[in-house]
Amino acid sequence: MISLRKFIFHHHNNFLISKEEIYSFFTIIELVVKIIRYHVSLGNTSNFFQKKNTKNIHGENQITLDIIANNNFKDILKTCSNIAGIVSEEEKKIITFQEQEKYGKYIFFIDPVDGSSNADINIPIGTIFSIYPRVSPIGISISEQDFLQPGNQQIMSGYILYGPATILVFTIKSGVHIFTYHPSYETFILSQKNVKFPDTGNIYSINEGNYNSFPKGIKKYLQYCKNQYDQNPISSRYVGSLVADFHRSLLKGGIYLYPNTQSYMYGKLRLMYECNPIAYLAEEASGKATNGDIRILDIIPKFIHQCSPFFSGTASMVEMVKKFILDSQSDSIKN
Ligand code: AHM
Ligand code: MG
Repeated sequence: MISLRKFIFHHHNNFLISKEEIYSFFTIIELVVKIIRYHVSLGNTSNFFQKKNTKNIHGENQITLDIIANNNFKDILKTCSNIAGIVSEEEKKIITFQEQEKYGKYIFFIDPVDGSSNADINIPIGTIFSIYPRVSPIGISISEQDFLQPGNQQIMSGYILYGPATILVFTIKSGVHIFTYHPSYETFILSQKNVKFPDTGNIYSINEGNYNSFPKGIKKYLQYCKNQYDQNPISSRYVGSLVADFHRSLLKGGIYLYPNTQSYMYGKLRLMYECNPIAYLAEEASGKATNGDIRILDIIPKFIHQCSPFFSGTASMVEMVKKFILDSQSDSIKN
C-alpha cells in the first residue's frame, strides 16, 4: 500500500517544485476534501446542499457547500507561505494575502465544488485545482499578469471526485496518478500509476438538450457518432459534472464536449479553473484538449473568469471533432 506522502517522496522528480512544497499543497487540499467529503456522505441530511440567494460571478445560484468549501480553501491557503494568490470560481476578484503576495512562489486556481447543482441528488461532484509559478520577481506584489498565464505553464493540476469512493487524480508533469481516500487510514492510497487513455474510445458526453444551438460542426459530429451504429456503436453518457464525465472518458475512452451555444456564446466552462487543469491531465494521459481551433493549454487568457468551448478526451476522438468543426467552417466560407 502506497500512501500519497510515500509516493511523492519516492517517485516525484519534477524539479520545478520541491517534494516538500507538493506535499504541503496536498496537505491543504486533503484537509478541505475531508470536510467536503463528509458533507457529501451525509446526503440530504446535511443542510449544506440548500440553494442560497447568492450568485457567483457566472450568475449561477450557489449552494451552502460552494461557500463553505470556498471559505475553507481561502482560510487554509492563507496559512501557506508559498501561495502568493488565489482565484476561485466563487470569488469575483483575485485574492492575495499581505506578505505572501510579495514572497509566495505559487498561484493557485480552484473550483471548490464542481457540478454543485448535482449535490442534492446524490450524483458525483468534484473539486478542481491548478498551480502555476508566479512570473513577477519575488519581493514585489503580484499583479494580474501572474494569473493570466496560458495553461502550458501549469506545474500541477488535479481533481477530486466525490463518488461512491473519493478519489484524487493529479499530474505534476510526470504522468497522471489516481489515489483513493481510505477512511480507515484517513488518507489517500495509490490505486493507479501513470494512467493513460485507452487508444480508442466509444463514448461521447455532451448536454444534447442544447442540440439546436450547437455549431454546425458539432451537429455533424453527433450525427456521425449515431451513424456508427452498425459498425462501431458509440454510446452517449452525461452526468453533468465535468469531473465525473472526464474521469469516465479517461478510464474507458471517450470524449467530453461543451461547445459554444446560444446561451453560452463562448462556451460554459471556465478556462482557468476547469478547462486548463483538465487539459493538462488529458495531455499527460496521452489524450487531447482543444477549443475546436487550438490546444486549450496554448490559449492566452484575457481575464481570470474567461470561458471557452471545451473538447477533451481520447486523442483520436478529439481530432475527429476538430476535423468536423474545421470542415464546417471552411464549408461556410466557400458558400
Ligand atoms: P459548476 O462548476 O458551476 O458546477 O458548473 C460547471 C458544470 C460542469 O461540471 C458540467 O460539466 C457543466 O457545468 C454542466 O452544464 P450543463 O448543465 O449546462 O450541461
Ligand atoms: Mg465548475
